[in-house]
Amino acid sequence: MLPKTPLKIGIVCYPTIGGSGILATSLGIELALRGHEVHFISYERPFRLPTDHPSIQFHPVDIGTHELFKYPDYTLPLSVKLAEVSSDHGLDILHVHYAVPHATAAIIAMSMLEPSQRPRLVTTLHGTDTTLLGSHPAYGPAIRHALERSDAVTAVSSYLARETQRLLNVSRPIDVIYNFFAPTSPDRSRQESREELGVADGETLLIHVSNLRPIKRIDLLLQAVALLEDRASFRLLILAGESFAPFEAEVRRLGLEDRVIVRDRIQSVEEYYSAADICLVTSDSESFCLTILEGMFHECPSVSTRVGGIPEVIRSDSTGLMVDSGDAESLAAQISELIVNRERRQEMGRAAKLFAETHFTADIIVPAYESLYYRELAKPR
Ligand code: GMT
Repeated sequence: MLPKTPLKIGIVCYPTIGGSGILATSLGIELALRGHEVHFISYERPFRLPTDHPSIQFHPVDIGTHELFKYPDYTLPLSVKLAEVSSDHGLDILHVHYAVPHATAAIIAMSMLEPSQRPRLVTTLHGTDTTLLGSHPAYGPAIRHALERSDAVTAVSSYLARETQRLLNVSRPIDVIYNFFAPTSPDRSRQESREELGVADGETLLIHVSNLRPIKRIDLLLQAVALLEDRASFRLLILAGESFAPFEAEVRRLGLEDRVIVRDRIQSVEEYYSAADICLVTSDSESFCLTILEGMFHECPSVSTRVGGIPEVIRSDSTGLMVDSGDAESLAAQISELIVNRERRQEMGRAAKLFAETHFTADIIVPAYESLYYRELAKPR
């Protein structure tokens, strides 16, 4: 078979610390490594994007302020920048991550371009763009319109594809392409990280990584941990994408001050996963849950709520334990089981890593996106 021509691909994402931006950034890096020319478009440089890659360019969106506007507008400046980058660089594909407002801005950009200049539009849904905003009357119709007008729509789990069709009443096909993770070697050893955190040798290190939004149920996380009887057996590390200040009173109320360690807005999380023993997720909803996958690659099994797409990431109780949403006692029981039963925990960590390496690597997932791009380009406009 002839090798496929390298493509010019525009990627739109949120630059902040969050699953969709992290995934989009990793995808762009992997596409550049495979010979494609990649253009990132966002209001800030995505925080994990390298500055020195010859095949990656970053195009900032300048959000002007205007005295007439009570609220700043991002959609129109983004659409203008998307049209400009598409025509200046002859993009083949415009791949937007998170529908709101990226997919709508892309559709406006398309209508500003001559038909021959229009890249194919791929929209990847990441979760709350469907599960929260999709059912919101002020957003739902615009999201639905953008999905109907995209050349291809992907979702990061089958759960999210089904939810999108149900909540937004869209009948168009949605390709399921799971998230991936490309681990790098941490800068320091497990022991060094544990020492920096002040974790004693016999203590089990629990880790929670999130943006702390209400859907993550930090209240439930703290309740579950407070129910663990042997307080000396564990420490809980929270890597917080946002300020942890709103939860400090609850930590004190539950008497967890000396058990909880918080690190804010950490750029490089991998050394912490490699120092940790159990990954905790208490969300009310997750379309995929990238943090569980990141833990799996570091042999860190998870205890989580059985919600959304999580069962597609943890397919059996040999790779992680799931409990019913909102049940602090069951969460505590499963965490406790893995603290006490070190051998089971380590075996589960090894199985989790193997499962991740056979299902969710860049080498498996990135070609699925490439095939989708070539498939769309092969279709008549
Ligand atoms: O919820 C977050 O942590 C952020 C959010 C985002 O859009 O950045 O994450 C969503 O996308 C991630 C990457 O695909 C998924 O792993 C998360 O499960 C998903 N979050 C939700 O569905 C709540």
